Amino acid sequence: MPVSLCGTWDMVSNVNFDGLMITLGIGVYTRKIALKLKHRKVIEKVGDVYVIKTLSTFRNYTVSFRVDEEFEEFTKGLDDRHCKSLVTWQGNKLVCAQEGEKKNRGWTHWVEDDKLHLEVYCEDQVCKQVFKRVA
Ligand code: 1AG
Repeated sequence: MPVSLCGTWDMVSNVNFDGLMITLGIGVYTRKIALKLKHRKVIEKVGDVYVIKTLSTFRNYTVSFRVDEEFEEFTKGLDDRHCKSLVTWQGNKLVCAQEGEKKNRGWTHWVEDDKLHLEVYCEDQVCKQVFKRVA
């Protein structure tokens, strides 16, 4: 049984977020603001539905899904694209594949050494984020 991802987590590191944003076509002014943000992840499970909130002083993004059930995702306030997304468990990692205009797009979450890890990838870019538990 993998360690639960649920809880409130604050960003401690964010590597290559700019490379990811460039690949997603985000403009230079938005990128400059976005690069300064410390994201907070609030991960909840309500019945069999996961809710992942990414919160910041600039923008918030919420996604909810059932594992193993494809859903339509609109990345509102991020790159504003539509994807067909599917989240699965691969061992102790929660893996999302986001099919759409952008190739090789998705993310992976896991807990290791009491930290929440997130890799967000698109095309040839990988952004690596680490969060510490605050609640
Ligand atoms: C995510 O987390 C969302 C977290 O997928 C952000 C990661 C990538 C964002 C992609 C592009 C950035 C586009 C615009 C930048 C503008 C604002 C940045 C605001 C960041 C806070 C919302 C994966 C998973 C569930 O946790 O979504």
